[in-house]
Amino acid sequence: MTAINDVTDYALDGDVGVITLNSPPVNALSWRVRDGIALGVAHALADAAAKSIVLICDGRTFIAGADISELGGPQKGANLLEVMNGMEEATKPVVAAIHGTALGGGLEVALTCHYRVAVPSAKCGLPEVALGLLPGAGGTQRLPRIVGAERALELLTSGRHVPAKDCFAMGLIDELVEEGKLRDGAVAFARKIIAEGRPLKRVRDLSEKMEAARGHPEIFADFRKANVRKFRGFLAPEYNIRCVEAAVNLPFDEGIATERKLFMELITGPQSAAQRYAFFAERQANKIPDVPDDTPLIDVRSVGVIGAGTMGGGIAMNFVNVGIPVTLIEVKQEALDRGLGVIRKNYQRTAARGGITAADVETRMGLITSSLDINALGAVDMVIEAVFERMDIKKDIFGKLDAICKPGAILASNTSYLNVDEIAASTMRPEAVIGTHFFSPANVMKLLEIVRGAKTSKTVIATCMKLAKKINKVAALVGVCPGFVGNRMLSQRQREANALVMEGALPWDVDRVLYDFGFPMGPFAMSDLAGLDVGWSKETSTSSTLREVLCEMDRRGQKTGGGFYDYDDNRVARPSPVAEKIIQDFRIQAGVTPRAISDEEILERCLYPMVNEGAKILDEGMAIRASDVDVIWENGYGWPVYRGGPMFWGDQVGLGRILDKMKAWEGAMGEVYKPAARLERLVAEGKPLVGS
Ligand code: 3H9
Repeated sequence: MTAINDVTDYALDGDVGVITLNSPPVNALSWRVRDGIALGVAHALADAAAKSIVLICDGRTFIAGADISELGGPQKGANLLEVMNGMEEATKPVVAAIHGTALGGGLEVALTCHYRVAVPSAKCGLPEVALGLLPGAGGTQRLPRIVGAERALELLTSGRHVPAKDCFAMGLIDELVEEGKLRDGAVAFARKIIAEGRPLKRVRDLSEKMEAARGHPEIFADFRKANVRKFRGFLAPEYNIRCVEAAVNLPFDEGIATERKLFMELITGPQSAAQRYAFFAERQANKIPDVPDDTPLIDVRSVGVIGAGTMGGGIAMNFVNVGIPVTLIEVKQEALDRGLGVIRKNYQRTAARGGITAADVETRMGLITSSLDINALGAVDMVIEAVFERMDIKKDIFGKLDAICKPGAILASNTSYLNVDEIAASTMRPEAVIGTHFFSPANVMKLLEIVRGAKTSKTVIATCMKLAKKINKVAALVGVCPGFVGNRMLSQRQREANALVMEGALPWDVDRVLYDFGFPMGPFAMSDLAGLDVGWSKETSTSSTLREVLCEMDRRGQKTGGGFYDYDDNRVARPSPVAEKIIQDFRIQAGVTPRAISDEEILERCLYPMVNEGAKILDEGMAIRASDVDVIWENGYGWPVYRGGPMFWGDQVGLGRILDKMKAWEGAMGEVYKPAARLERLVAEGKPLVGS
């Protein structure tokens, strides 16, 4: 074996030269890896004994893409495009041997090899779109030449990781080799190429599928139309589409030039910077400074969920989806039946769309045991309580769980704002108690706020963080304070939205500004969707808020055909004259003369106080770091990821500007606008929130 550089080895296996990359954790294309490939290929070409070449990786995966931490920085080492051209032009066949994931630049490298083999568990994809990018190393030109324009559009704009079996079916992979025997399989394949005298297959030379799509601009028009909502606000999907258009309509080298130009635009732009930041922020959120990686974990093999309502049912589905059996508890048979019915319907809907099979529906339902008796939770490894947000009820349940559950079981509450320490105090084992705040619909939303109580053990924290990943959630650890991080900041926005309406804006003005900013919907449309009567009761209603009056008029949101908006039978919203009249009456009653409020003011009033609250949250240690706050807002509240979360966005706006506004509003409107100490400090020091 010959060491090519510190991350690359070369060995001769009979008449096959094997280049092995080893750059943990994911063999990303750092400059050392690029150098290693270039030097390794040159070495193999110069080795007279090698008739063909295999490119393979050690460790958990094939190349998982460009090194994202190097992207946008100064160029160092070999140029990737030149390295790839060198491979494609090689006079001996090069075979990529894929395990784990061949992603982004990794798949692009494989596409410049003459052949590709993979083990069945491997996955391939071009996920650059999720980083606000497009594949910048020929991927947009080579992929469509293999899979066709339509499929390339779908793969490039979804960025999904495609299982090897499907890659084989679409021609991306030439041969599947036995699991665990990649190297042997790849070497045998490379030998077969020589024995059969197969040509040096260069993807760039394939033209059939591009010719078939040429003269059919409707392919692109239809695709754009079908995805308008999904791509709203994002630049990268459109740029990926333009690259496929170039692949179809231009010669290869011109297509590459288009790809380069658009890639450079994206990589130097603000959206990709925000999306790359989000990538690392999500991973950083898993790191808890005082909970080391080797903290012992609890093996969670069974879960109990208390409450079969919308939340409880959704939570149960998360576990069942990954094969963890759930015991679902309710107080009444009727509620249990209803909850199970909803879960089944959800699965059936997924099956109807082709996401899972009919057999999967039964397997998953089969993993749920239901009971009206909380004593059924004696043997489970973890319980998640998802009942009403009432402290007395929660305390009662946790008191019972303390008596019922086996030692070592995790006792979690899905509370969205109650004090986890108070809940923990109703047990003799507060170290086992933790908050797991799921977001509705819990089977869909990515975020999981994990709430650390004063006494929660490190083992329980570490286990919940790992478990979150297992059930495909993005987790962030937060501290005990009203509303934790997400809802605490949301209440700032809600307060301002309400205040703006009293001052002269209308709900649809506020909603439009926030929608245009990139949120999926504004706060009033959101309230209508959730139901204005959440937490409202007729008996205690005093007509003292807009919401109360609307509920009293039975305008309780979308479900009653009206709330802030009026809804037609298809739930299409129109501004409601009724709501507007109520607003006017409130203003008259309060002696307010409405004033014209600009879109800019609406945005600042809604979002600057959130940035300020985020800074207070950091001051109080309720979030570990600013990027965790951003992870929460991007994954749980629809903050547009291309703007990087409220903390990142605050830095872009300029903390000085935000501080000035907060001070002015504090002077004019009072204490709630008081600037966070951290904001004052950072402005004085000229430092950003992210990293503070
Ligand atoms: C690209 O390729 C552009 C090209 O077109 C070329 C242009 C010229 N770079 O996710 P994990 C780190 S863009 C740097 O927890 P998993 C990650 O930060 C790229 N670092 O593991 C983490 O570090 P730490 C296109 C990377 O098993 C550690 O590896 N490619 C990269 O759950 C483990 O990561 C992508 O977008 C990277 N490319 O998932 C793929 N990838 O331990 C991005 C990972 O210090 N990566 N790290 O926190 C992934 O999707 C997942 O990491 C993967 C593994 C599926 C590979």
